[in-house]
Amino acid sequence: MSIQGDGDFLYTSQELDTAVRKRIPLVSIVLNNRCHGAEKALQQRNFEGRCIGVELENPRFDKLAEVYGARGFYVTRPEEINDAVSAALARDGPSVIEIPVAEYFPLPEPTPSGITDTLPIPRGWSRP
Ligand SMILES: Cc1ncc(C[n+]2csc(CCOP(=O)(O)OP(=O)(O)O)c2C)c(N)n1
Ligand SMILES: [Mg+2]
Repeated sequence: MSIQGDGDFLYTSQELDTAVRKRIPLVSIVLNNRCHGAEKALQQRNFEGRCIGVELENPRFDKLAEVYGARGFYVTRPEEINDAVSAALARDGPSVIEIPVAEYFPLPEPTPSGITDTLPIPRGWSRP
């Protein structure tokens, strides 16, 4: 079982084809907030609220899964998650469970240097 964002899922969603053909019982839970939320939050923080290239207009991921021959679930209420996960785990092939969620959560508070110390910095840059 894996849990990922909508952006993450889109990096490798074509692997569903392999999972269907090899009957891999993968359960992929996609938290869809319609954006690269982590990047959006970082850009908004560091560029006075401006951001670019972070909004996503997604297909319905449960329907995308069905097109590949996998099983798709679309869950909008927390009390439905349990049944969807149980049904997905009972299959002998892959499933995708799409859960629409709020856009993103704020980043942790910035460090005194102004950027989050745990994030990598580009080559040639240094932390202030
Ligand atoms: C292959 C790859 N490209 C780019 C990144 C940089 N990156 C880290 S988080 C992120 C946004 C991911 O968006 P999403 O999966 O929708 O998660 P959210 O922050 O919205 O919860 C990106 C682009 C990465 N980690 N891996
Ligand atoms: Mg996202």
